[in-house]
Amino acid sequence: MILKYVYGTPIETEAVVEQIAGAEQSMPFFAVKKEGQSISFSYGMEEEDIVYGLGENVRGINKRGFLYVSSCSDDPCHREDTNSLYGAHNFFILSGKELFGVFVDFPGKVTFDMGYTKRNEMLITAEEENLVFYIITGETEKEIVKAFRNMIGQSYIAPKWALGYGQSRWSYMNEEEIREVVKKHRENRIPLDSVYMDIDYMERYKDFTVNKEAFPDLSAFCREMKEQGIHLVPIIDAGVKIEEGYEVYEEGLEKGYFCKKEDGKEFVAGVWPGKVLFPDMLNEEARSWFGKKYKVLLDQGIEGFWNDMNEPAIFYSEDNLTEVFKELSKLQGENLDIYKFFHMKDLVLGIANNPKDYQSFYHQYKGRKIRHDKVHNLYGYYMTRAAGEAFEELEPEKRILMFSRASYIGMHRYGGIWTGDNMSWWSHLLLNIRMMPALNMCGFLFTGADLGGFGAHVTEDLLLRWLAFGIFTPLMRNHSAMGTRRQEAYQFESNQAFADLIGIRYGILPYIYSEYMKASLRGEMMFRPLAFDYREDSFAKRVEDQLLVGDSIMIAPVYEQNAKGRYVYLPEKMKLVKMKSLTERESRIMEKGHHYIDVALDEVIFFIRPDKILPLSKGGQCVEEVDFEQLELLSFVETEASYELYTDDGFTKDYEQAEHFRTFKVEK
Ligand code: MIG
Repeated sequence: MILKYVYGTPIETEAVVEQIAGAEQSMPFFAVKKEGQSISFSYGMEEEDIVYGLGENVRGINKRGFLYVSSCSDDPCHREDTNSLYGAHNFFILSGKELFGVFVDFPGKVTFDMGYTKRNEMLITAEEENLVFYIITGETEKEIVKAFRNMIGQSYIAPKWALGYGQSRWSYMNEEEIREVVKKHRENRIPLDSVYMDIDYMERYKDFTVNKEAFPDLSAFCREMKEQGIHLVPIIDAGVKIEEGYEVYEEGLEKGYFCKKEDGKEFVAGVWPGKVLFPDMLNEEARSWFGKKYKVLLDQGIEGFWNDMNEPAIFYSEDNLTEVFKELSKLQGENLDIYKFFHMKDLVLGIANNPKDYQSFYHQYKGRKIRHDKVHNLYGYYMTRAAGEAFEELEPEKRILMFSRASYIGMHRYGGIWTGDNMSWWSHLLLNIRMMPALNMCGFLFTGADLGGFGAHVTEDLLLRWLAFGIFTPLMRNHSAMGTRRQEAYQFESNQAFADLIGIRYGILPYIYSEYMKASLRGEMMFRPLAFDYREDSFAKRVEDQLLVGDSIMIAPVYEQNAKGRYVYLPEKMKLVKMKSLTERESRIMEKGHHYIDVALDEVIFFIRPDKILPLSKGGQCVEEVDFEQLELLSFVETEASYELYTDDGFTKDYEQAEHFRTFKVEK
């Protein structure tokens, strides 16, 4: 059951697509309190209650014991104490004495105090009382998720090739470098489907331009790459460079499509290209204009994009920078004591992503002028929507790859997300594992992290372990920052191990693709905490580092350096499969309970559940080569096992055709 409570006059976010009438009954579970501008909802938690969800956030599968703030933020060095990441995902489930889901539909800042201030109190606070609060009840967590997903509409579906392995790095400066990356993968028999083009491909970081010296003929280059089974995926940034003669800037300025300040002048910020203006993605006309710009690249053979810096991240604003310089000049030459020194430091560190800047520009949204901070969490969503809506018009028959950095629930209908800048840290591998179910709950199915870590220097063992997890995530992309140690799979001694490991992804692709498609089409979760399926198992509730992936398997990734294996909890009897490569593998049945399992650096393990099947292909060097017809069925049959395979051409949109679904059975 869905209960809807409207407070004040909410700003429509278009997160929810289902028509839902306001609830007749008074609000269950929560005590509501209005205080000044803000409104809060409190709930007394029992010791055993678990909180699942909140999408992209730090910490565990169980979100209790910390403070999460929905406010899309660029934080490349996030840690355990970070309150906000790139997305704002206001959906969670409380499971314990009671069982219910909550979605707070509010585009400004929302604070989820999940037992941070008081260990057993949940306190949700929104900056303003204008919001819609949904409570979703059901018999199980999965049922609640399904009801919620039905409410917010079907998730974006990526083309099949985008589930292949992708290589990315900020600093592939020209065609030659990309050719080299492809060549090295092919030479070493490391499968590859895409190479991502970071800001370096653009002319002076201008969206929808191509640096002609570095990429003299992008169409020809696209064709050349496609012949080798490679898709090029360029980045698009939120900010539009201020430069005379630059079409996007001049056109947008003339039409008044950029965000403006109170005084009606354009809001000038600094990002990559230096000074930029932000297109008003919330303004329908501006959005449609910006979306159409992607055509320039589509016309050159590009079939996918990633949208970046759309929190939006702001290095500085012109106005604030002037202020800061003024303040700093006062300090110049002074004898700085501790307070003055810290003041100076705060001034400088506070230049980027300054809250005051977010309060100083406006949107035209549904005929109203709205200050940015009040709709901050919608910006990335509407940028991606701009692209998604344009693709529907420009390429109605074809799936275009799209994923974004910033997001709000609702955006899941237009694109996937990657989880933003992380670090080459073991803790971020674990974070990646724990975040997956929460992202799925919120509708983000096409998703994954920067494998190997974006910032900091990777080590070979970290990359191997991270890839051994990444082979299960729909977005499987190795990405790293300029200046960090190179982390392409061929940079290390154990070349063969990398080739074999990534090769396993292509072997299990029929499974990964089927599970991804079914979860997207049916509003289900591909990645689930153990407790969602083993509801009666009190130990399953405690497991924070194993996941169910799709219908047939459980995974238990290794995420600690120098570990030779790990402890695994089996909630029932399962079949362990250990693979070194698609052909070198062993399996054995293991009893319910606790086990220590050895997992060498070049091995992957997973567990097949009773009466389940994992269809395995012979693999390939790119998705196109993977034969979905010649399948070996790995199974664990107790009585009779069955599997529903999904196959289609992978790029058109007639998803629901009955012939795409095929059921296999294996008898004992
Ligand atoms: O941090 O375009 O998250 O993936 O490589 C700088 C350069 C801006 C942030 C993205 C990252 C990308 C980088 N960008």
